[in-house]
Amino acid sequence: MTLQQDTPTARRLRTEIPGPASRALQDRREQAVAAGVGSVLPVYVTSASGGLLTDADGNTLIDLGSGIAVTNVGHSAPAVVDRVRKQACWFTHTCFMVTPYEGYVEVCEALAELTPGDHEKRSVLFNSGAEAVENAVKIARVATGRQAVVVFDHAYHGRTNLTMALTAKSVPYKHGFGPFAPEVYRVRGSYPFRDAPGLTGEAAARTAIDQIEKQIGADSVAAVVIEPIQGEGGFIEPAPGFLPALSRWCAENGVVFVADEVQTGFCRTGDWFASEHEGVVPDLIATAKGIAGGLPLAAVTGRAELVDAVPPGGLGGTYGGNPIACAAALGSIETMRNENLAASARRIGEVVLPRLRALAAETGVLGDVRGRGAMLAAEFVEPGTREPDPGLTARVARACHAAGVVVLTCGTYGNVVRLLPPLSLSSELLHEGLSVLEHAVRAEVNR
Ligand code: PLZ
Repeated sequence: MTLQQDTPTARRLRTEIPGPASRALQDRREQAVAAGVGSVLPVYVTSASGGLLTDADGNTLIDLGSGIAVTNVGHSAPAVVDRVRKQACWFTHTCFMVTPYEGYVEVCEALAELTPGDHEKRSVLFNSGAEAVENAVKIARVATGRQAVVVFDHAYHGRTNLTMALTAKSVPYKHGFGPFAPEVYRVRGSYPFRDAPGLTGEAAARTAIDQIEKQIGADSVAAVVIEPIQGEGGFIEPAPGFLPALSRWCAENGVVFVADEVQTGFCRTGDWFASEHEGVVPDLIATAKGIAGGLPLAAVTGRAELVDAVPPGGLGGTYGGNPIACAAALGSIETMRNENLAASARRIGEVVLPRLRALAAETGVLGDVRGRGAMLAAEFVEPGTREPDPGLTARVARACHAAGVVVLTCGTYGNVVRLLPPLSLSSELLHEGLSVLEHAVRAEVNR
């Protein structure tokens, strides 16, 4: 069954963006929806497939954002749709904490198999990335009997009270929302484009470790929580050696190494998980987003002895591991496996990076082009400097939107355009989206 009348296969603009139907919906929204929830591009979507979003005005846009790294398998992958439909017919909810069901167990089995390391693992399921990260901290605290949590400059971990404390950037995530949870300590990370030239990953880790040892004391630290590639903070890939050095230090000091793979997970970076790139085996790994093809699901997976340190009743939630979300996860994982989407992610990187590098050389405003797999970014600066140019970044993003290409921005300085296409995006649409981006940059630079 398909609910769509026609399935578009190309970008197609019928009105200005957003068009009249979307603008009318936006007016309605403003009378009903909280102002605190923003939308990057207020075109109101009526259907989506094949990396294309169709809006209320009949415009079709290329999606290079995947709803912030969620629809890795596409917006309506057949295996996801099929399993969701069946599960919805069977039952929508019982609450795993009341009367359990197989789908939850199957997702946890898959997570044990797919996440790095061949140790015994346990998983617990939640609804959002923030909830997963927050529960990873709960587990680490119970398992170690310690309280301090170490996070990094430019980190993003969510919007709940504890994860706001873990998140670095004040506006818009934290400003006015305090007081924040105590026992959270922020240290230097590794940001190759902005660190001293030549600073190695090991040296950057040494700085972070010094801060931890001097300012907190290793034996007070429950967990080090880190995104293997920082997402909202700017798609910052640490220098090689940084993550392994930190993870080694954690192991030597009884500190739980928590990888927040909410954005990097599920084939996004060309591996199942970004930690694998340098052979890092996290003690706990938080996942969400790409796990379930668009349905809300999240997980903490980790060493059995750590996770099982929390007694029954200590972890959970009404909806955590909802059966429809679990069905979607199984469909999504099946799709990633069958279609080898990790390889697709790598191919996307191989197409995008050279084109962005050429654009950097041509225009001088892309100070850094970086990324792994299909998690790609360009950092906009004033030519010849490392001075961030958030104004240019916003104008380029707006020009892409107006031309029917959804790109997202990120970064502590608001100066990074990031590309997170669905991993199933066709090479034609990917190239077309990139051409629109290139055109937008050239037009802005030559204005
Ligand atoms: N950890 C690494 O990227 C979510 C949030 C955007 P939730 N990132 C997108 C916004 O403005 O809210 C994210 C992440 C990393 C945790 C989270 C939080 O995941 O599912 O949004 O709670």
